[in-house]
Amino acid sequence: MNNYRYVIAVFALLALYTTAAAEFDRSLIEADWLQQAQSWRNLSRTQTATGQDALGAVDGVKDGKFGFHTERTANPWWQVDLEKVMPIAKILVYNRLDYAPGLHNADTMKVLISNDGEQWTQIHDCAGKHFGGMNDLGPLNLSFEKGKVNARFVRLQIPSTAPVYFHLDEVEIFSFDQPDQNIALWMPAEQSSKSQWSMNKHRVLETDETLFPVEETQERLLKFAAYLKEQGVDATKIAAIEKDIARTGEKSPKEEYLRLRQLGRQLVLMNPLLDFDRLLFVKRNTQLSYPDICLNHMPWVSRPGGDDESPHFQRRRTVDANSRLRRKALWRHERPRSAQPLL
Ligand SMILES: [Ca+2]
Repeated sequence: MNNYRYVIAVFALLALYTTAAAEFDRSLIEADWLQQAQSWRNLSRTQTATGQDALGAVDGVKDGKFGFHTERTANPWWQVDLEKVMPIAKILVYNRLDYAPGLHNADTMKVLISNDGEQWTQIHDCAGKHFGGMNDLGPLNLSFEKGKVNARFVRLQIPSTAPVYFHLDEVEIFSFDQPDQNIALWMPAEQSSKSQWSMNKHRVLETDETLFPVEETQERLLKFAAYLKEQGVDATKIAAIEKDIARTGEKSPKEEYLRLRQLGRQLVLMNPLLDFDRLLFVKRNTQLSYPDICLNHMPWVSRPGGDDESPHFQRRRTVDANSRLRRKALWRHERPRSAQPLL
């Protein structure tokens, strides 16, 4: 009887352990999938390098510095796409504050609107009058009567045949429908060129954000399933997964996305190319200035690998001198010939 209880207890502990381990692993994997969804969201809204820099004027950050920065060209411009024609009540343009009045290119700025991004109508000309931003002078404040300014695109442009830079802190737009909400915030933006000061601006999504690449993931998985069938993987097993991939709309977009990624994982693991006994992970060196990846990423405190002269390896050297030679060979000469992602 005692033995019986002991066996039950051991099995219960094992079940608890394996359940906890499985949940732990899954949460890590899902966190990675969610991070990829966030990157997708950022990229899907802004595909161009100029657009990524242009987001700096609709990122909600107002600090008197430049939010975007074009190259020095004739007639540089910046614009935001409100994604549909909106009844615009007010436009606020926040200038950089590290330029004295009279020296700032934006003092001659014109404001234009468009419904299609091609035909533009001018609605304001600063004509050399300086405007401020996050200071006592305040931003350029353009208020309109209802029905006067309806537009999808708002463009700011410096009219100049001589090459000039264009840079601002922030642009806010308010509509008659939502008078208290900045409708330009994180909307797709563009600008005429990028400069050495341009940067990729990324929106940090809230965890409850509901936009996930469900359809895109579905499409990719079905293509990959077709590829696996071509590679001779059991068609019945693939068909069952394909059925699951096609079944969407029952859960929230986030749950659907994670469910699809889980199915994708199953498919990837069915790839006949994954037929090997050992798998070597090699961290690529991404540093430009200090290429000694061993000291930076595998310090003496980590095992195995790391600094040859660490106490750990000094001890090991006396035990197995050849192991050091093998490690050095691995670091210096053996690199994967190709590293194509499987999915
Ligand atoms: Ca900004």
